[in-house]
Amino acid sequence: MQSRIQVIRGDITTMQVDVIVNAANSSLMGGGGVDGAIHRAAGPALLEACKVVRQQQGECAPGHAVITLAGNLPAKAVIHTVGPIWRGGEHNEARLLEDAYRNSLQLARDNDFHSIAFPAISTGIYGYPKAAAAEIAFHAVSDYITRRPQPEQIYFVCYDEENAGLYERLLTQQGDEP
Ligand code: AR6
Repeated sequence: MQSRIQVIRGDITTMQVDVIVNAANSSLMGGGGVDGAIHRAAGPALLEACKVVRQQQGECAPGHAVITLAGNLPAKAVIHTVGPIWRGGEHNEARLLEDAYRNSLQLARDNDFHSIAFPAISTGIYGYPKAAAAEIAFHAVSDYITRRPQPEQIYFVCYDEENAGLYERLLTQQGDEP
């Protein structure tokens, strides 16, 4: 049986899934990294949708998630979540990173989505050490889906080689477990 979790090397903006996750910042007004790539590929409708969310709900705190349309992307929607900024590990970073994955999965379920693609949240500009972040991401998602049938398919989309290697190893290890 194929795993519900798959690791993909590439660009999340090309993913043909129900929903892709954006590693945003609290302002929801766009930025660099994967956030910039998603806004560029989606077109201006995405920023407009983010502005509406912000007017209604205010800023998005670290660990939380909101949903918008996806503009020109192949996905049906974008979940914007905010990971923690790495400040040495003693500032609740692990918990906030786990919350970002869990709350994104919950929002996907609430919207009846079957497939979701995640980037490696916080591991770029926000500086979270990649190996530690990959463990948290993988275990948060594995734990969440074992007790729930939806979303059925989860993709970790790795843009850089280091993350791809880390996630592939975690997936292999999981497959080896009895
Ligand atoms: N597809 C998949 N992953 C990507 C892509 C892509 N097209 N581009 C980059 N990555 P980052 P953060 C990977 O910096 O650390 C923004 O300015 C990248 O290799 O995008 O959560 C926001 O507005 C890295 O592993 O997000 C915030 O201000 C991962 O995405 C801040 O950056 C996350 O890197 C958030 O920082």
